[in-house]
Formats: sequence, structure tokens, C-alpha cells
Amino acid sequence: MKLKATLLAGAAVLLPVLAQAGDLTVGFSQIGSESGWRAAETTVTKQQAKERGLTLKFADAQQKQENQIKALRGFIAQGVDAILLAPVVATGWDQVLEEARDAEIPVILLDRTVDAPQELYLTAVTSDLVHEGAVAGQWLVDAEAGEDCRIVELQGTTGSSPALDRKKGFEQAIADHPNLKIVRSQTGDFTRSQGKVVMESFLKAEAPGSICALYAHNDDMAVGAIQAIKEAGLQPGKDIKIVSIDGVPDAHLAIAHGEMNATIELTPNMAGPALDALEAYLKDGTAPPKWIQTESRLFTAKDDNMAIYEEKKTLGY
Ligand code: GZL
Repeated sequence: MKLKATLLAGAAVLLPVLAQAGDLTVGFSQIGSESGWRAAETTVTKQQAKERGLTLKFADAQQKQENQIKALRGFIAQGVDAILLAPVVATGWDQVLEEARDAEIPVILLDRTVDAPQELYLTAVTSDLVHEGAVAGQWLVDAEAGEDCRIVELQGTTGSSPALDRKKGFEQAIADHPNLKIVRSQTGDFTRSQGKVVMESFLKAEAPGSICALYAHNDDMAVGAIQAIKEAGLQPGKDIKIVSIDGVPDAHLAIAHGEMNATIELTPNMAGPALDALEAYLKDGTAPPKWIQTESRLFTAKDDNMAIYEEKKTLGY
């Protein structure tokens, strides 16, 4: 299980035993299954582990940080070779990350970051979350072209790095455009059901026809909001423009049907770059950069969204 450092006779150099991936056991603390994107990340991570012949111990935290901390302690006690962690929120990790460090077990963050000293994790594989918010904001700036637009915002999980950073990026992008105003902003916790409920409350609270656009921190909340907009007798994508993030199949389907306007794609394959970095580190101590950035790409009605939908729906979302 845990690689034992071996003193090479005569070399007097402490080196990790050069193990093949097949010998490795990796613990993966996953947040849960709150969104289609999260489900795809889990599918891809299990595929990546299988392809590399490593043993993946999977723990679903059902959105609770205490369950993630418990899982990490379990992995440490079992002496796994490494830990993958998708941290549900950004704070409260220092203690358990110090325990992993003291046990000489490298931790790699997936798709979200933590407010902890960088030496407590090997690397973080994430998109540029601020940039994603800025791309969404810039899309709306261009779409509105100076017209007044009252925006409602569905935030991700409170205290999570994507919720904090996607909000920051969007606000930066619209800061110099006083015609664009966020009039209501509330968490929908990255889920379809909460996205629908919160959008219903926005529609009830605002004067009829006064909401011009929705910015959702992920597609699942946007898809839930589309249902609420339709039930209010309005046309999503026309009466209320919708821009979101993830690029899940149903977002491409909604854009193809004119019910959504834009999404910024987030790859569900964070595990590939993470396991590449881990194998290089365990092989010869190669230290990866503290941030491995994944690409973000804007999709709009100009793209062949039906073809993309057909292709993506086979990928485990
Ligand atoms: C972002 C990731 C977010 C996705 C959501 O990197 O953490 O979590 O955008 C998911 O779909 O819930």
C-alpha cells in the first residue's frame, strides 16, 4: 500500500520505491452527485484509475465537509499512497491536510481549491474559476450592447471556491457597464431542484417582465430555472437570457432549442492530469506546479449544440 521510502544501499539517498501505477492505492473523497458535471467527474475518475491499473477507494460525502474529513482520516489510517480531494468548501482543511502531510501521503485537489497553505497539497487541478465568471459576464455585456438589463444570479454552494470565484469574475466583467445590474443573488447549491425553487422566488419577487437575464454558476441550476421560467409563462432564452457554466449535455440541448444562450465548458477530466502528476512525483520526485489549469470554452447558439449533446451524453454525465 503506502510506498515505503527505501534507503538504497551505498546510495545513502532516501528514495520512494519506484512503483508502477498498478501497485498504487489512491483514496478519492468526492463531494457527492449534486450535478451532472459532478457525476461525469466521478465516472471519468474511475475510468482513469482503471486504465492505469491503480486501486481507487471512493468515498461519496453527500455534500458534507465532515464526511470528507472522516474519509481522509480513513485513507490515512489505511496508508493509501495518495489522496484525491474535491473540497466541498474552501475553508476548514488545514488540520486534516497536516495529518496527511505528517503521514507522507500526497493530496491532490480536484476542481475546487482550499484556503490552506500550498505546501499542504501536491497540486490543484482546476479551471480558472474567476475567468469562467468573467467570460459569462462579457458574453452578457456583448449580448445587451448597452441596453439596461436587470440580472438575477444563482450562486453555487455557499463558501465553495467556484461560487466565490465565479461571482467575482462576473462582477469584474460587468463593473464598467452600469446598464447591467445584479438585482437578486442567492445560492441554488449547484442543483437543478434548488435552481428551480430559487428562480421561482426571483420571479415572484420581481415585477413581471423586469428580469432580463439569469447568470447561473452551473448548468444544473440553469436547467432547473428554465423549468420555473416556463411555468411562469415566459420564454427562457428570449424573455430571459441565460448564461451558465459546465457545458453538460442538457445545456447544449437547451441552447439548441433556444431555451438557453451560452455555457462555458468545464472538463470533467480533472483526474487525468492529477494522476499524471502523481505518477511523475512518485516515480522520481518531480514536483508539479501548484496549479494545473484546465481549459474553459464558451459555447453559444453559433455552435452545433445538437451534435455536441449527442456526443457528450455518452460520457457519463
Ligand atoms: C467547478 C465544480 C462545480 C461545477 C458544478 O469546478 O466544482 O461543482 O461547476 C459542481 O456542477 O457542483
